[in-house]
Amino acid sequence: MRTFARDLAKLPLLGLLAFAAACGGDKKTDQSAAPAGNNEATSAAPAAPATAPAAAPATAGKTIEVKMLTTNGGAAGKFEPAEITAKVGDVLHFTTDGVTQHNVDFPAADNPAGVQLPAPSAYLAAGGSYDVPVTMAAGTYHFQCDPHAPMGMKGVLTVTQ
Ligand SMILES: [Cu+2]
Repeated sequence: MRTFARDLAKLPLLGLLAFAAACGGDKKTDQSAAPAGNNEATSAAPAAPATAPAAAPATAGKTIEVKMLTTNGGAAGKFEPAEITAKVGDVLHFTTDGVTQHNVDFPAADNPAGVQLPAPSAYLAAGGSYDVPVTMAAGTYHFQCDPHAPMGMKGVLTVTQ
């Protein structure tokens, strides 16, 4: 039985589902004290389709890492990368080096009118992060770190379909 489950786990996706189903089956057989066999895999099979739809949204978009780096000994900063291409459903994951205060802001004045822009982040402490879900329509959007925008800490997000 163990070998059977391990072999299934080697198969991508299908193996995972079958493995999960087999685990669910174990509880049943434990209660009835019945010996493990092929029966448990088939009896637990109907549970597998229920778990598949729940996993789908988590893989709908990708996470794009954007660093907020301090430059000029704390006087300025930069986004890395400063030019980002993303699709709707992706998430921009901003992390800061925490050497000085940085934030993420999509100023209304620099962006298309009538667009629901991401909310500005607070100033992030060391180790802090801020996620910006990409929900805007295809187009070009500008973001910045408010205190360092005059020193060029700005970025461009291009959203494609
Ligand atoms: Cu900054």
